[in-house]
Amino acid sequence: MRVHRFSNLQIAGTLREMGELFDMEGVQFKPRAYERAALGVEGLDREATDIYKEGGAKALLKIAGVGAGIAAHMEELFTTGHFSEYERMKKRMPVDIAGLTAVEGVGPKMIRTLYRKLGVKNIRDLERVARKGTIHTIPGFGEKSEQKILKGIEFLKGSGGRRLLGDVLPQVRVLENMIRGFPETDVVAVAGSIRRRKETIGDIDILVTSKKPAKVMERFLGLSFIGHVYASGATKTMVRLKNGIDADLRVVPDASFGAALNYFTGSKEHNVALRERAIKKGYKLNEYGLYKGTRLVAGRTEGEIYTALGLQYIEPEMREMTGEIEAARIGPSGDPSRLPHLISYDDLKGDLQTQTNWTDGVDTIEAMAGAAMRAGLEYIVITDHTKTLAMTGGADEKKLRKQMAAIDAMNKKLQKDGSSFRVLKGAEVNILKDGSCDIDDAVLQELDVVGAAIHTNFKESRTDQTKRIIRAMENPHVDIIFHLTTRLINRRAPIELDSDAVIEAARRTGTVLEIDAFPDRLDIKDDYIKKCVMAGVKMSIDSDAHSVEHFAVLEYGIAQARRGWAQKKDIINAWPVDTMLGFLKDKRSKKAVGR
Ligand code: DGT
Ligand code: CA
Ligand code: CA
Ligand code: ZN
Repeated sequence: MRVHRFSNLQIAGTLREMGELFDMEGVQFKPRAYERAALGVEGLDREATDIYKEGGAKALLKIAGVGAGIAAHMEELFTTGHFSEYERMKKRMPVDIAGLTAVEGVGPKMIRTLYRKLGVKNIRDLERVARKGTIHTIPGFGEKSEQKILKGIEFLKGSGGRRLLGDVLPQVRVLENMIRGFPETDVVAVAGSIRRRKETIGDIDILVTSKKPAKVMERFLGLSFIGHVYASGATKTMVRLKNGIDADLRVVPDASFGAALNYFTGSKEHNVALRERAIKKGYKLNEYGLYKGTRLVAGRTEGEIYTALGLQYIEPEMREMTGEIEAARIGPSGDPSRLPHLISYDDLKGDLQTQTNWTDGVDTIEAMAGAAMRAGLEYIVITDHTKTLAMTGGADEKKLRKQMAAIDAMNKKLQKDGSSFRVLKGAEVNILKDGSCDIDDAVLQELDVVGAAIHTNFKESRTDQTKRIIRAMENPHVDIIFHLTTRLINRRAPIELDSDAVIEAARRTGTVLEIDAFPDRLDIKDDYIKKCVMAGVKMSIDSDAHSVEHFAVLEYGIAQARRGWAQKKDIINAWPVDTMLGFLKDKRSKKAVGR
């Protein structure tokens, strides 16, 4: 039987788009089902095409999130090369969904209306009709929403087309695995801003060692998701992937692998400083190695290069020229370096911000607990929204008490089943314009962990916003400020704050600042984190999960913390749960006395 080959990236991309198309048409449940299947395919460690070849449609059912209906569509794709329902839907709605939803405030249903009424297919069309002022003539749209769309487009333009790490990294891992699977490749490494885990990514840089470079390039060019080839030579190929991201693949010699990895990891500024240091020590450093005259001194590994330069190994997340080289210097008498021992990717024991179907999350408390366990966590805090966020179905005092009872019951059940996993009671209370919280102290007091966050009134002055946050921090029951600056990457600017005053107030009140790990938030940023570390302000790393899949985003929060030089001691949910709870309790009583 002839099977049409599709990469997991392509399949997942199509499934995700199907979900968005259904969402646009207002169909229930299917959007989630397709999104889940897309995540399942992305998470595979082998090609879905091969799974189908070996085991047919039945084997596809084993993929997480893939049920009979979606398996049948995939089978059609493999046997005929077509996905007829997708093609039909796409014909009805030939719009660039990903491009349009990238604009803040533009969602699937709005896209449908804009296409049907004004023929808007892409951002260019959208900008044109918004500038002409035709959008506000459609029922349901006002001049205000038209202005908001224009602002969203402007903001997006300012991003220079950079993609979120959280969108790129899963795809890069698929790509990396495929290249690793070529018989001729020896070592594969992803370099550039992805290895440094920057918030946003310009392009993908991949390095390979191989005895047959030409063959590697040939196989790479044969991958089904390559859209356009800019240039291809014996050791370097530059392409644009079908999803619009550029990727560079380089084949480097074994003896230079470490030097090449170091060079192409960057940052450029870090490289320049390393090179200057090499020169001062009588060496020459480039992407082929560290040389004394023409003699290669180091180059096979990054470690030997740093060692030869009298430096401790510097983690990629710190290579931004913010003092890392100075801190890594090993003194003449062998003094140890002052580099921090960064928090590691497996250090988190719990998650302090998760939403459930009690408000705007999609999964039950039980399902979220199960997923957290599978993600290797020992506890989670349920932090549903509160009453003034009406659009989320935010909880009032009564509903919160009801949820606390449900959590008590769940913990009993867990205990009976012999599990040590714990579900803690919390809330994401809304900080009102004046800095007060929208839930009574009496109820807050009963919660294990209280997060407070701004979700409205983004435009207040710097003075007012700073006062507002500080007032919220002074509430003895507020343990953590969630996503402090409320920025959305490529979509919404942060609120104006006096960061020094906020950090000083956090220190004084013992309030924790969150590092929200959600890929478009990553709030607070690395420089803020570094300031907190220096001031001794504790932080948490939370997923802000709204569904069971979202625990995966914790990784981006940890990356953010590492780029801010945070250690385990700085992150309260890297501590044992009782230490963490004890810390919050202590802080609450100290704050209450100080008031
Ligand atoms: P991106 O792609 O904009 O997110 O950021 P990077 O850091 O991945 O930058 P990219 O892809 O232009 O180059 C990859 C690395 O190669 C970069 O981090 C450092 C190195 N590199 C590129 N151009 C230069 C250069 O002109 N001088 C030096 N020293 N290094 C460079
Ligand atoms: Ca890059
Ligand atoms: Ca590049
Ligand atoms: Zn929030």
